[in-house]
Amino acid sequence: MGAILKLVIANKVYSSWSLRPWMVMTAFDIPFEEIVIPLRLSDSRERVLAQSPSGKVPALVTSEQTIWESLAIIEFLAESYPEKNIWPADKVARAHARAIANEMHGGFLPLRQGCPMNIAAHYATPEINEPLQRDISRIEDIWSEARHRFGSGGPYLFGKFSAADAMYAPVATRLETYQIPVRNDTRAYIDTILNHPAYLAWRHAALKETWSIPDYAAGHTILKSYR
Ligand SMILES: N[C@@H](CCC(=O)N[C@@H](CS)C(=O)NCC(=O)O)C(=O)O
Repeated sequence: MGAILKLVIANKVYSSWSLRPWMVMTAFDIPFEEIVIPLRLSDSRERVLAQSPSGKVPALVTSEQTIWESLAIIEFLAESYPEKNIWPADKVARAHARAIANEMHGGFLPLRQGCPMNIAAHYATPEINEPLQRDISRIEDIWSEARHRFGSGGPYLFGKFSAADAMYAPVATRLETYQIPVRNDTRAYIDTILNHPAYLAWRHAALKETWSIPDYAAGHTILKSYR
């Protein structure tokens, strides 16, 4: 790769979509410069639009183009660094990984909207209504199926860490933040993600952020704040 890649992201405490490509780039040792644009400030929209045509982050700025949408960024990275096996090397596993990554990208609205990411706090367990339970159960099934079919080579969904784990990392944080009751194998996988060096580096930086969004996760009861 030529010039240094620039990854435009939002607050590390809150921005689940930013975490995904950031984790891929960090875990796979892809050099990049990060630009953090805190959301919900008076100039946030203007600053994001100056970097990303969708008005959303993440966006990856290369010497040739800007790529927005987290999955498109991850695909670009996978194509740019084929030797890194950002997706699983095996074709069957890779198709499965892409399917579950797309399922994450396009779905799980009750979980995403009902339990927004905040990695700097623990909240009381919310009422788990039927749509939320359906999301949680589906996620637990996705994780255990991938682990059983493809995970024998390590603790991640496809054994070694891959883009699929990065796509689900913000889900692992939400299940932790909102103390959602889960099965033992789900708990083990959450702990694996929360102890990944790239996630620990993200969290370390997140806890130093001073921006907060007051009405964030409105309706939830905060139990503990870590900054
Ligand atoms: N589908 C997009 C979603 C991106 C997204 O929603 N990003 C949020 C931050 S996590 C954002 O930029 N929001 C802009 C705003 O709240 O003004 C992707 O996968 O990258």
